Amino acid sequence: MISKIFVLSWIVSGALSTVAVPAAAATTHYDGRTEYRAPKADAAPVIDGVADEAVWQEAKWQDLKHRWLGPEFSADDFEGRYKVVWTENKIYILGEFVDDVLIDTYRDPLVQYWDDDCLEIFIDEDFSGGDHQYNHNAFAYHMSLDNQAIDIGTDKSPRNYSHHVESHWKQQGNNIIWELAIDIYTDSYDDESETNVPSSLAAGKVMGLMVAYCDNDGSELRENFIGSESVPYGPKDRGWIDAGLFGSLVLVDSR
Ligand SMILES: [Ca+2]
Ligand SMILES: [Ca+2]
Ligand SMILES: [Ca+2]
Ligand SMILES: [Ca+2]
Repeated sequence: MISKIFVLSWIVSGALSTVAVPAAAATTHYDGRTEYRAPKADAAPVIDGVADEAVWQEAKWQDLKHRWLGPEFSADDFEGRYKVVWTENKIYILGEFVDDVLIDTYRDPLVQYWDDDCLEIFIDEDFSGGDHQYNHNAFAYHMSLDNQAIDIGTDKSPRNYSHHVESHWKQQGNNIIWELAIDIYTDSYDDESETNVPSSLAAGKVMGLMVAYCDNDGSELRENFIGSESVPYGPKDRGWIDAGLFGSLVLVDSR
């Protein structure tokens, strides 16, 4: 169970009673979440893997620094950080990564996609936290090197959500520059409908966001899983289930 349940015990009529009292809204997320304040973009960035839009200069970097799975790794093996900006229609993420070997062993996008090099974008439209394994309380877009977005559907099977995410990356020197434009859907998203409408966004909105990278350099299974948020206890690779791990993304008019 999530932290911040205050357990009060006292003696009532000679019997020991225990009552769990949630500590206000803090019950939805774990301690130590980051807050990212994303500036608004007057014009949407062009998704081309080239970060030459001026608005990117206004957003701050956030590191992927939490090693969730795998052994210690060097800065040549993996380094990652990201920025976020937004418009009324979408959020935009700029990722900058070092990865010494890029690999796409499982070419079927729906097979073992987390064991290829894979950028994971976790989004919870209303920062509700909670379980999102087989529902759309939150999305966990697994971005493959061929720019496809995969998550588990309500039918408990992997599905292709590439129509939610425009994605393009380019190798520049030692770095991978990855730009993404993402439609934001609420928890009422219906996998069987073709008329889901993305939410429109406004300053002051708070969403849940977490970014992670699965690094594989030639092994059968991913070698490392590195994320932007800490996992204080329990299995560290459960962002695809537990939206209480996500940080907050606050949409602001300017930095
Ligand atoms: Ca661009
Ligand atoms: Ca690597
Ligand atoms: Ca939610
Ligand atoms: Ca790799």
